[in-house]
Amino acid sequence: MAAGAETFSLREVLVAFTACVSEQREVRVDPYLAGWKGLVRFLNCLGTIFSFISKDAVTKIEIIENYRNSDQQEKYLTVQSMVEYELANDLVDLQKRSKHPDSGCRTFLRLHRALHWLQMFLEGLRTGEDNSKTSVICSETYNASLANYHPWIIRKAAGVAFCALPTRNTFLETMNVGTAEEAVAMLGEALPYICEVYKITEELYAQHKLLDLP
Ligand code: 1PZ
Repeated sequence: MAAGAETFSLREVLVAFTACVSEQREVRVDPYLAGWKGLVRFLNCLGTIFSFISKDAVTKIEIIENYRNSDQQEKYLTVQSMVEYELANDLVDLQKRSKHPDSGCRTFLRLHRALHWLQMFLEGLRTGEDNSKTSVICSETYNASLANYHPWIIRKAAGVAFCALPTRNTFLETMNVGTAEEAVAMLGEALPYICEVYKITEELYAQHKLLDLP
């Protein structure tokens, strides 16, 4: 077993998302990225067929981490402060990618859309029948969300990768939170927090008309 693998549990990942929303209902960037990093580690456990997906997620996590390590790091403490700072300083390409192809706003939006998929996927997993197929839950939720933003070639590759997913019970056990029943209970506890993070970000982006950033 790889070092640390025995202690890896999806519980800590989901706990990171529970720490995202501040008392002022702002979304904190650091726990958000910590949550995504954990999801990437989990995805890597599922096999190399998913590496094209985890690589893209890592690239996006690193872009935002770089802002968090820059001179302007305090502007990137929350999604609210990031949006305010980048818009006020004309750091976002609104029509097409040109001078600021990797703005925090457009990069975060990609993770935000993926969080919507994650929310639906985990909910599908939580409420699914014992013998249901993870691959079906995954492709149905993907087609209903993220797929709308992806070109044909990526949708195709994603569809192929989904076929490699194990059955629901094995998948729940891979989460390392105990039995399948315990994993389901943990999902029930954690999902409302993920929904809340998604909802706050969605409202913020809608308010600033940023939901279609190129
Ligand atoms: C458990 C099974 C995992 C299924 C994951 C389902 C999501 C499939 C996503 C396929 C993404 C493929 C790679 C590249 C996509 C990029 O083009 C887009 C848009 O970015 P742009 O080109 O505009 O810069 N990237 C994304 O949409 C972000 C995708 C992040 C996906 C992270 C999934 C993490 C899964 C955790 C599983 C527990």
